[in-house]
Amino acid sequence: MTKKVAVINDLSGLGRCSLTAAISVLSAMGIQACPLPTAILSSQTEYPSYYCYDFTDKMDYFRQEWKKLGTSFSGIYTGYVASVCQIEQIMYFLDTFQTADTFLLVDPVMGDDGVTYDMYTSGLLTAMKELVARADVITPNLTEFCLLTDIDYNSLQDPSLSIQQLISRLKDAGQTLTKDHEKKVLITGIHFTADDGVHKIGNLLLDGSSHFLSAYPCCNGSYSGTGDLFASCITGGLARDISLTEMMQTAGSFLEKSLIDSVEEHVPVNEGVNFEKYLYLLHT
Ligand code: PXL
Repeated sequence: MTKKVAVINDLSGLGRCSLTAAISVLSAMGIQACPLPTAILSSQTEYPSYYCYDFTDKMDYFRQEWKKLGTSFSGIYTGYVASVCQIEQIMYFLDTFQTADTFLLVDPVMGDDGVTYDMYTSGLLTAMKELVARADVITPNLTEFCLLTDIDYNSLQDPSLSIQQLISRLKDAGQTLTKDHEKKVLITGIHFTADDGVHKIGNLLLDGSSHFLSAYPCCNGSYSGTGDLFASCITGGLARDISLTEMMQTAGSFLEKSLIDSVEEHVPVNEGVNFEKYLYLLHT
């Protein structure tokens, strides 16, 4: 039977991120995505102008109706949240639907490239830490990982730091997230120069004791939605019982091809990557 994953995220008309990314990727992987929208936007918030309709006070209707119908989910996947209130709604949702047979993947969307997004506040970080504590897998980028572990992003930007030294720092910092729980932390978007001088972008899996890095030659520019596409692939992999290390590699090649294509076509970074024609790579 097709597995269901509840996807709690916003719907942005432009930017190929959040629900647009999640529904496409999960469907391509044979998983039913059940969207619970948190907000409806004309575009993601990095565009110079956008309209946002906040859906927070409608979220509980979804929880109540889905409960009434006796719905259950193989997984729950959360992404961008606009406020502390939305995290509170997600917590109620988890109280109802998170069981021993339901995985929870939290993508703690808060910023990128050392800069926080418009909705970020210290209160949001505190609430996000509580949400992260309930997750089985989290997919922060380097900026978000630093926020969650209270380390200084700039201290990791030292060009003399080798990738081995960086991994060792991230492993130390990650202990606070992995120690009391069998949580897996998957840090995305780690830029580094490999021993052969090639500029790469890597994703690092930390599970408390071990680590695994998968890296690809990198093109410049931080495209909208790539983190959402990656987290959606990992969610699909969890629902399909594909190992995290295998899924990281499949997601990496999917994103690498989508990125190269977008750079060649000079797609503006806010528009997100040309992933649509590479979804077939996820039909495994
Ligand atoms: O891709 C992350 C994201 C999701 N949703 C909205 C955003 C962003 C990043 O800026 O603005 C609305």
